[in-house]
Amino acid sequence: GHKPIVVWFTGLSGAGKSTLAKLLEKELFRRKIHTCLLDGDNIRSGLNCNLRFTEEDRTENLRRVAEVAKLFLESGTVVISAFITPLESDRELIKNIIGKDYFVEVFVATSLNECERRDVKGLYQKARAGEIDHFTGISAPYEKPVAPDVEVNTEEFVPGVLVEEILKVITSRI
Ligand code: GGZ
Repeated sequence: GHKPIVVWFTGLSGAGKSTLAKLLEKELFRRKIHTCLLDGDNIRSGLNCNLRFTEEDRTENLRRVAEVAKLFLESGTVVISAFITPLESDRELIKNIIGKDYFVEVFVATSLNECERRDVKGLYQKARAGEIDHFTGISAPYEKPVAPDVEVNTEEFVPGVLVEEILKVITSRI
């Protein structure tokens, strides 16, 4: 058996959170560990479809996700969560909802320059053109995590290497 935890990815849009989260899920599955993946794709389209990107809405988005994560945690599931989570105060709130012993914060530290250079979805270009309000890194803040449990840089290493690093930290906690 293992102790369930919540692995919470934070970082800019396009930093690589979802890529790493999905790869981590795959690796845990190989180790026969049950997981649940929460990200913008399955949360903002459903449960939180009434929320947008103002500071208040982000806080509510993240608070609800933290409560859902806690429910999964209580059922014994390892939760992998990938949201920008731009504010330290929200990360503190999440940690308090989940419980600090069950919370692993992973900072995906890809720089704004690099995210904007990649611009996989063309959102940075739209944000620069003023077509998207409150865009993180452009017209809304991203506060660097003060003390993440793991920090990974996608500019230096491929996802496989970074997930190995994350797994090392997780396996010491589960
Ligand atoms: C940031 C936005 C915005 C604005 C739409 N700011 O890269 P993506 O597209 O696929 O992921 C981003 C996602 C961010 O949602 P989160 O729930 O993770 O944000 S938060 O934790 O702050 O609540 C991006 C898209 O939504 N997106 N508008 N204005 N990202």
